[in-house]
Amino acid sequence: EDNDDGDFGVAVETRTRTSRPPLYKVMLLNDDYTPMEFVVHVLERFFGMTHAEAFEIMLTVHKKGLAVVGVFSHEIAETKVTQVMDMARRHQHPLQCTMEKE
Ligand code: TYC
Repeated sequence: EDNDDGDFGVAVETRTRTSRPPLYKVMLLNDDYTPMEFVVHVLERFFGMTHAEAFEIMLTVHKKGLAVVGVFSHEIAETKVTQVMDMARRHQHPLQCTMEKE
């Protein structure tokens, strides 16, 4: 048959660069009323810190006004903020936790 179209069939794949999803810093803010031990407990419970790590970060927040307590995907960061804020509200402490794009 005379139906050869001359196509060698070489596959050409283009590689499109994909960007990594943005990361979010979760921050704890200082206040004058939330007990130090409560903050330490929150850091142990929701951020997987040891007691010593949690105590150190709590003191940093207490002295400097705020500290980054972790860096996460948007969804995980939102969950952490909600968990901390719910826990603080349940105990009637004014503790504030926020997130910010890195
Ligand atoms: N400043 C508080 C106190 O003296 C302790 C504290 C630490 C509060 C960290 C909030 O994110 C915080 N009891």
